[in-house]
Amino acid sequence: MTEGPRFPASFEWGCATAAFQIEGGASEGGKLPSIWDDFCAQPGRIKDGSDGLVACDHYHRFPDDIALMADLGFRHYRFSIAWTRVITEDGRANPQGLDFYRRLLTALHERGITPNATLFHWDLPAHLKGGWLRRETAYRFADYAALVADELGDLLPRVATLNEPWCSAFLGHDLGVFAPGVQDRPSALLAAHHLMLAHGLGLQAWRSVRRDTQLGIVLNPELCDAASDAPADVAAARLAELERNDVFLNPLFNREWPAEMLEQMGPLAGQRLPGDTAICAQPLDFIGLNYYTRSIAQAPVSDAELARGYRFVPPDPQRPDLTDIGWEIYPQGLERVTRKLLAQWPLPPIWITENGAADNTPAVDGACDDQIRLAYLQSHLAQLAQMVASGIDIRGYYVWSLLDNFEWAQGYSQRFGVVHVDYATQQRTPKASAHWLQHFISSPQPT
Ligand code: IFM
Repeated sequence: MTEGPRFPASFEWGCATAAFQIEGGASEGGKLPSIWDDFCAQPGRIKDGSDGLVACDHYHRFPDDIALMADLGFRHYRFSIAWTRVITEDGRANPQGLDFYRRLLTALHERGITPNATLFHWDLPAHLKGGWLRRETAYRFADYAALVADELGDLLPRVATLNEPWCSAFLGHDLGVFAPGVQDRPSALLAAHHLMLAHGLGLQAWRSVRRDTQLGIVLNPELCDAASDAPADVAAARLAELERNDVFLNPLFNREWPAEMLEQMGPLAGQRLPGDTAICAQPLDFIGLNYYTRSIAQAPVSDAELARGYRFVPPDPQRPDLTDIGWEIYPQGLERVTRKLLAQWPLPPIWITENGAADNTPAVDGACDDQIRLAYLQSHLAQLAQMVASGIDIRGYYVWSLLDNFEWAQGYSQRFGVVHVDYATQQRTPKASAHWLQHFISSPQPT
């Protein structure tokens, strides 16, 4: 296929993964357990009872995976470093873990693939007791950032501190469906604050070691549309967006949290210290935006919803425009949410750091015809092309994900890869979407 959306020749095309979701090698090379190892060990937490102990065995198979990436035409790779692999419990460097990432990064550079590393994609060291509910964790993150800058910074042109801190904070501490499984609204807000503080301290720490890295953060802002024009639904949608967006974007630009969020924190708001917001607001070289779908918000009903100020209405599972995980396919949302953010905050250059679909089509006879994902990617790239053509400063796109992988609380039941993984044999099979992307990326684009 030669037709497709058109992008500037300089536009960057990549794929994304995260350490816990693909690496496996869970106790090799001195790796320590993370809160996700602990969470997986608790019965009932993960849909299929699985864990990340082996995952895609990328820890052992990374040379082949990088070769595959190169064959598919990806010139950019976004991945995460496992904090638990590179640092010991007493805060010293773990040479074996660092060696793994040095070999990985060297192999990427040899293949002409530019790495984009995320320092924290949810796999918090389990020994940091209290996790993101303790301020101390933000300082330990800064130590970790400085260590990576020192040990691996020469191979890392672009680094993000956190991936989707909303998930760590709110899925982990309000809904309790992600590690560490806490269900307490004020705690979720405290975790969000400490995560953003960690981001700011992390950038300061990195820049104290080296200044030649492009530094940023990856967020998953959400478009929250009201279920109706009723004032209660409109107010609910606004509160949902404050939580999803303002809680994370305000600190980046030295703005205080909305009063509603501070109120929801109750007495815990006192743990936000004067000067914290300014620490969060370090200069950003880029921002990564992850986009999958939108949400529909309604006035709250249950006690937990009343504490949040909204409830989300899931789409009717019978609708034809859903991916296999049940998320609405809504490409216009990519443009709507980006424009909303740009109207509110002075964003630096943007990379779409994740976008993709769950499509559980099986592989048969060495092929996988993932039509839901293919249509999803085509519609979102068409939307993205329009956005770029209209002058929005978006520099690149990473598809989520290179490989089917451990999809957190869904275990291995949801497949997001453009490459199918047979978990019994670790056989990789590029899907129809991967072949389409390969052709699309290699097609000449206007200069
Ligand atoms: O798999 C996740 C990823 O770890 C973070 N962003 C969303 C993806 C799909 O749910």
